Amino acid sequence: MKSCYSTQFLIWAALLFFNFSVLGLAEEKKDDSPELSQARSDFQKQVKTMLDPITKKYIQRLEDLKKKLGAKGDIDGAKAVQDEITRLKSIAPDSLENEPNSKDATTEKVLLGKWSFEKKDRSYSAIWTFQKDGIVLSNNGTPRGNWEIRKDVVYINWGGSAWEEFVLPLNPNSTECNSHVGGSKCGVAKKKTSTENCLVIWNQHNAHHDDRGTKKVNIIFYDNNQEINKIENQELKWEKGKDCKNTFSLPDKEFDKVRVEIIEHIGLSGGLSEIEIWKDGENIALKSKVSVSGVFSNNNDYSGDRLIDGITSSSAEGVGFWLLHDKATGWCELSDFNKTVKK
Ligand SMILES: [Ca+2]
Repeated sequence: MKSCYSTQFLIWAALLFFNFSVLGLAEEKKDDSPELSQARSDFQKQVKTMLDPITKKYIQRLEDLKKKLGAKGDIDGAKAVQDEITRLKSIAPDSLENEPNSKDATTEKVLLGKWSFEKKDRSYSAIWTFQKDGIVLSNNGTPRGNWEIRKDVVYINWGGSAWEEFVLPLNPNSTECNSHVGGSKCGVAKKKTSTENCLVIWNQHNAHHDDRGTKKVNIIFYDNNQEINKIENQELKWEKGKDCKNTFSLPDKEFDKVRVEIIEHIGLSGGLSEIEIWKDGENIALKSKVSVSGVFSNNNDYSGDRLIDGITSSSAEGVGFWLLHDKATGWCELSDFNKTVKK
């Protein structure tokens, strides 16, 4: 304990020394020379640099102690610790500002965006969106809370006594979580891959045959049967044995139908594996109605609904992709999805 008090004494002494206005030292005077002002400024910076890490470490220790006492039900003890924190902050507020360090900056970079959270007993799950302004949004339960990076966790305060924590370091594939219901490591969070609002067209290569594909398309967006946007002569990526993904922007206006015209094909005929329309993290094409100009040999294995079965690969024969008749151009249309689609 002796060493503890000695440390506190040094901190208090240093903080008091730092508070120049109290001691009347190193005060700025109107007739000070520029050299003196510069020397004083340098001195103040050096003192601040020395004190900040010590002060922050002490504050963190006090915060931990307050939490520990609060958990034990020692309200008076926790209050005494809080009073100590308040006193410290009133003496040297500048040195206690939460300046972002490189570790916190890295944590924040990984954190920002959408995470799926699920209790290990599957009693609760939600998608949480972490915003740069310290707000976190939830699609289930309390819709809005605040987050902050602490020593070992990202602390999420939902208001009242509700909270959750992501244990650091963050692992986008699986981060352990603590909760006010369930306690330590009762949940797992996973970062959701952010998908911009866009149209995705997956080309096909006709399984092991590698003899068919789409070379060029026109993409047309409609609203109430009125053409609102047309992207012409777009060359699609195609490679033998590979599932090639092609991404396009959505129009700024609302649309309720998308038409993809195959104007040039590779080998024997054109076709596509999948069309995705990504809106706020959801592929709304999966719920759409599909029409096509034709199907190879009228074979249902290559029908239009293969465009929205969620299978983006054409590696298996007759599975997951649409084909046109031999040597024919053609088109497909997706409609009847949410009409309020916006970019
Ligand atoms: Ca498919």
